[in-house]
Amino acid sequence: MLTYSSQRTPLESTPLIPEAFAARYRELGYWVEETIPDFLLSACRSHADRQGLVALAHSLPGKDGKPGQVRWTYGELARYATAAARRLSEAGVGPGDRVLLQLPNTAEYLVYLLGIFWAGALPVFCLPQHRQKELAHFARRTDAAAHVFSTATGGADFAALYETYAGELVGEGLVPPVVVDVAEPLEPAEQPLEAPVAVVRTGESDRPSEQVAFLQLSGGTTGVSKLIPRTHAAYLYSVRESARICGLTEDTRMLVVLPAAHNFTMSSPGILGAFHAGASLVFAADPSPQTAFSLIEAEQVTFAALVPPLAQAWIASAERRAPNLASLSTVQVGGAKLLPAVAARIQPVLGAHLQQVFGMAEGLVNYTRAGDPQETVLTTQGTPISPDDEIRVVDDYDRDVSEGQSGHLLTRGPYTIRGYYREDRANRDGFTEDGFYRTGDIVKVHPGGHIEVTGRAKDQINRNGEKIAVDEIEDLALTHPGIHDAVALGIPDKTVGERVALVVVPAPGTSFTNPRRELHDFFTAAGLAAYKIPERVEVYSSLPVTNIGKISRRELREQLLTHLKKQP
Ligand code: OOB
Repeated sequence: MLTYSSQRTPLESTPLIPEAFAARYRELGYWVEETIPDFLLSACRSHADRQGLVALAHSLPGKDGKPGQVRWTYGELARYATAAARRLSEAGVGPGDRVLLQLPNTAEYLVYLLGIFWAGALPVFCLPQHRQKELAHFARRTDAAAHVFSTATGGADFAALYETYAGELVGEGLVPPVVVDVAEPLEPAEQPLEAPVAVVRTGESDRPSEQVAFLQLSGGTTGVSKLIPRTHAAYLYSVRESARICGLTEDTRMLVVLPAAHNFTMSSPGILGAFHAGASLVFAADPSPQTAFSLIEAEQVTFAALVPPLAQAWIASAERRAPNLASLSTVQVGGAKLLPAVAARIQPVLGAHLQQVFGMAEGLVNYTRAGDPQETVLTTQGTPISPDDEIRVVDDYDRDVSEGQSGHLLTRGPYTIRGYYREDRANRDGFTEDGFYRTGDIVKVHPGGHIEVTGRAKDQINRNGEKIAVDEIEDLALTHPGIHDAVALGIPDKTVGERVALVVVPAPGTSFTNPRRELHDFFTAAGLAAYKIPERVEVYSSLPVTNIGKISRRELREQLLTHLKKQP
């Protein structure tokens, strides 16, 4: 059923995979006629009596009726999610509406994620760390009907953040989203949802499964995060294949420690992979090794996904404390480059098999496989999910490099997008004319087809697996009246992989007494998420330029690194 019944503007159409490709993906059985809400519903039905989720809840009653840890079957989860869908509908959220979902890894995250899908709406995956600058942008760009957050979790005063950006939107003549505060207790529905969920037409296709299902956030290389329109059929294909490749079964007990909203956590194989297999999810409320280790032992966790800095923290902690991790059989590491030396310590220290994951919210995901030689698992980032994932490695002029050489990775395939949502300009630069996505990653392909990430060509900083566009930081810095010029750079860091550094040239007559502090206050007041705020600020009188007069980031980075080596 395709309907539209909202007060909000319909989703604008987005660049879709052309019919010639789509027909092939259907014929090969990659794309099937199923939507994400129906997939979730049938998973909750087929696994109704299996344990679905162990998590902390801030507003939902635990076993003893007090807020605390919940331990739900898929059936119980479905009853809460049904109630959440009703609450959203009562708040005016209708089929096709966009809903900002901003919750930490608590039971409510999953309840409202399902609730949004079951209300026929499209989640927009915000992070708990996002502040008014990011939230205002997502609300504007998507014309969001609602913003789901909790006033009962720590981290920020979300109600105040909402007031600030909603006021801005009103000032611009826009209608801000309504608030859905999950701190208000939710009574589970008597019966889980019965009927299939209406899907709204968002593109050319008449098939419900080929409409846009949600908007994921891109790490971004230009300006603020772009929105990634993923369709039901294409996404579910990647989920089913990921669950199979990663060997998920009903006996898998998956620890969710990375932010639940990330594409890695969502689908590689992640939360949706667990639904597909009927596995149990164990949500960690904080990412510390202590919390994770005690959950692994108490809940007999078998499977966990980490980013490299967290893998390093687990290794360091496990070496000191010798926790009981006997149940753990697979540790996935992805989101940023894993150094072979760290990779080599995972099995000996954590007692689990390593699986490397190299993926992107835009689509393509690669895994090392169970049968791969040890050396391959330690030194490469795996092979693509699909035999129809097309990989090209090219030079700066889009010419294929010779076999085994490093170059820019371009990709196209059955679950990779052909364009961002409402970003015509970025789409021209970010995709080739024949629809390949320019990943911005430098890779080399080994003779057996394994991809090794050897570098990065995009202006992005990867801090703890969170991607930060240097443009966003620089553009904001340039609005500071005391700053004449600014360049943001990633500097290597043992704890988080890379940290944000900012080199500024002050405007004439300006001097900073404590530049880091002053700029920290400036960025915070501007409503920028804390993880993007420069942790190192250097004041220069001028910036190095190339022979055509452009700022030389490379030279600046070298200067800065030499300087930091001398004076860490
Ligand atoms: C995942 O998705 P995003 O969208 O946050 O970031 C994608 C980018 C990639 O283009 C690459 O630059 C980097 O993150 N990346 C890696 C990597 N995995 C991701 N760089 C080196 N080695 C790796 N293993 O990060 C993501 C999405 C799905 C699954 C896994 C990760």
